[in-house]
Amino acid sequence: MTEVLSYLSLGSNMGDREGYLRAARERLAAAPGIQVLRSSPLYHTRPVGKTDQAWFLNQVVEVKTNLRPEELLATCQRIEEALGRVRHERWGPRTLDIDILTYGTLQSDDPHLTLPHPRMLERAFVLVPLAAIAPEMQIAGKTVRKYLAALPSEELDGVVPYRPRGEGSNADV
Ligand code: X6L
Ligand code: MG
Ligand code: MG
Repeated sequence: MTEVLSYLSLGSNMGDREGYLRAARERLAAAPGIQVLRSSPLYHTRPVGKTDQAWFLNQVVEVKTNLRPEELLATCQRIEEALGRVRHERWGPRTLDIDILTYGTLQSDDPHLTLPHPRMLERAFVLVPLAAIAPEMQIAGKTVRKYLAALPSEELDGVVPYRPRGEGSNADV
């Protein structure tokens, strides 16, 4: 059985945001074929895309899985739905969003599941938490640390540590 490391982005900007992220981690850890290995700190983040909505809490988790990518995606979508996600408008507020950032070193241009996630390398709300747990991971020949260093400071201003949680805290990023 092949096990693959995968990084997932969690986001919430409705209701008990911290509770939704915790519930997401718990449900991922309880799902068959998924182990949650590490979790980044939480960050309070300015909304991107549709800007007139509440700030998000974002986090990245590292999982080990023996699921195929489409099975991992289906599991993530089931957890979103179980935690009350309702799709109204594109990019609108959500109780919980789980996005697959990477699946091992797999590159896929399947429009249903593009890997690595095509917009992750431009987004401070992804790169800051990802760099907190996997700064040396290479994507398209560059490290996460290097993508993060290339972000404009205005983008970094929109990502604020939510609460120091000891190990993995990166208040100086
Ligand atoms: C131009 C046009 C520039 C669209 C950017 C960026 C669209 C990101 C959608 C964009 C554009 C997105 C989160 C969020 C969303 C989140 C924070 C998206 C999808 N999800 N903002 N905005 N955290 N802070 O998880 O990522 S909507
Ligand atoms: Mg998303
Ligand atoms: Mg999503």
